[in-house]
Amino acid sequence: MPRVLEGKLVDKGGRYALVAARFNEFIVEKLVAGAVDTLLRHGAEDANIDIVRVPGAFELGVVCKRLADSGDYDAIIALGCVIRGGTAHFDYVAGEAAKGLAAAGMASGVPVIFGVLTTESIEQAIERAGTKMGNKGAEAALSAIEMVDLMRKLE
Ligand code: INI
Repeated sequence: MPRVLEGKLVDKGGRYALVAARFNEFIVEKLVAGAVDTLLRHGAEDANIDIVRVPGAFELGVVCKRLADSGDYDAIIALGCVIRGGTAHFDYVAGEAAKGLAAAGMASGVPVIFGVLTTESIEQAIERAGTKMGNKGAEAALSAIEMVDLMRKLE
C-alpha cells in the first residue's frame, strides 16, 4: 500500500485569518459568513479566527503576506469578488490578486487560500455567494482546514 499524506477536514486548534475585500461588499460579506460558518462547524474556535478588511482584491496579496509572515496564523483565507461586467480593468485586478496571493503563500510557506470570485456578471457572483452554485467562502474555508492538517503532517 502506498503511503498517502492528506489533510482531514477537522480543525484541531488552527489559527485562521480571513482577509476580505470591501469592494463588492454585498457579495464578499456572504463569502465571509460562509467561511466563518464552515470553520466553526468543522471545530475551529471563534477566538482563533481574525477578520482583516482591505479596500479591494488588488490589496489582498500584500496583507496576506504580512499576516502569513507574522507567525500568528496557520492559514490565511483571501476573500474578494471581481466582476468583469463592471470592471474595465478586470484582467489587471483579478490577475494581480491571483499573482499576489500565490506569491504570498510561496514566500511565506503558510497556506494562502484563493477565495476570490472572478465572474462575468453580478448574477454569477450571487450564484457563487450562497445561492445555487454554493459559497466560495465556505469552499475556501474547507481548503484552509485541509491544508492546515496536511502541513502539520508534512512537518
Ligand atoms: N476590486 C475588487 O475587489 N473587485 C472589483 O471588481 C474591482 N473593480 O471593479 O475595479 C476592484 N477594484 C479595486 C481594486 O481592487 C483596488 O482596491 C484599487 O484599484 C486600489 O488599488
